[in-house]
Amino acid sequence: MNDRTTTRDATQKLHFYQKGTFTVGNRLISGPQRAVQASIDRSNALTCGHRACQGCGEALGARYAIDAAMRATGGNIVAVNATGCLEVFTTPYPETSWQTPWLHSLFGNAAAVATGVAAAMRVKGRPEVRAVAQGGDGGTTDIGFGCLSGMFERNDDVLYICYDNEAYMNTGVQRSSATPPAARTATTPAMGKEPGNVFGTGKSVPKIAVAHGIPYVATATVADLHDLERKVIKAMGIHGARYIHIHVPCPLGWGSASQDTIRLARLAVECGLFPVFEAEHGAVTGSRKIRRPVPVEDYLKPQRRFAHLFTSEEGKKRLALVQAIADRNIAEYSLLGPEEDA
Ligand SMILES: Cc1ncc(C[n+]2csc(CCOP(=O)(O)OP(=O)(O)O)c2C)c(N)n1
Ligand code: SF4
Repeated sequence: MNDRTTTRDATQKLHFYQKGTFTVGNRLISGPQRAVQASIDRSNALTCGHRACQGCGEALGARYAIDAAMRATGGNIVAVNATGCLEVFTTPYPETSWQTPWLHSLFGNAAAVATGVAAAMRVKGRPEVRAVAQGGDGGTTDIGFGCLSGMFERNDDVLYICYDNEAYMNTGVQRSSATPPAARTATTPAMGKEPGNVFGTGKSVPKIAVAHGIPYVATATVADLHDLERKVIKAMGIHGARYIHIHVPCPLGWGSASQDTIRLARLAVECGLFPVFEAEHGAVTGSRKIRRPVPVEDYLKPQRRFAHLFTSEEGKKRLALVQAIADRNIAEYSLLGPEEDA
């Protein structure tokens, strides 16, 4: 081991002002059931004072993901952040909410910058310092897609995390290639028989990541923070290219209530529209089973971006098409089968 290898203290003592509530990580439940957020020794990668909207799923997902990565590495990570809401609300110059080395990259090159960080650490003889790249779905599935595919194909030692809020939120809710069919955005048809995003477009980057045959790919959701932490910790225990795609509701862009973020994330999983699965070296190895199946209407109705589906006969037909997408996911990832061991 290199004599400059260090294990920094990834944790800090925290003061909790709202004891016994879910806001501090549910410390009233039994130890094994708690998330790291419940510990006063948590790493607190993304601290208070940032400027995310109330109920922002991306802020929650990022805090849990980067905390877990810090825990897994003894605090030895460098985070690289594509432009997007996460970067903007955490680092209004000259302030920052990050309590870990953190680099802003361009909108489209976070994967390449993180590859450079990993290479630099190797050359400096500090291989224990691990690179984590993160970005929104626009930065990942659209503009950063070439750099991401290159990172996968070279099997660079980077964990890339995509926070998928299903549009370009930071610049005013424009459509991305992760925007679901029928969702209204600022750049999808507002009028006509079929307002909202066109059916049959877009792409699944988790599937594309699996097709690269990289060591680890997973999807995760802020509705299941234990599973999210477990996947990040597992990913940090592996070398080579890794990809985690986290579903993060956005109250502003989805037209949902801020207190509904977790409920919507859960409904997205339970209706089958967001399959939660893991894959290793090109093969799907397991999926999170749906416990209480619900129709897609339950997930779509509380979101104003889908309101037009509930006001006409045409809308009903398009709801059936959305349900068909969920049903295909349920069959493809065996989401209704018996629970598998993690
Ligand atoms: C090359 C380039 N084009 C456009 C922009 C403007 N821009 C900054 S953030 C952003 C949207 C980010 O969307 P996404 O990656 O989905 O992240 P979110 O804000 O939704 O978390 C855009 C278009 C930019 N910074 N650089
Ligand atoms: S616009 Fe959406 S992603 Fe951006 S800070 Fe607000 S809730 Fe979070």
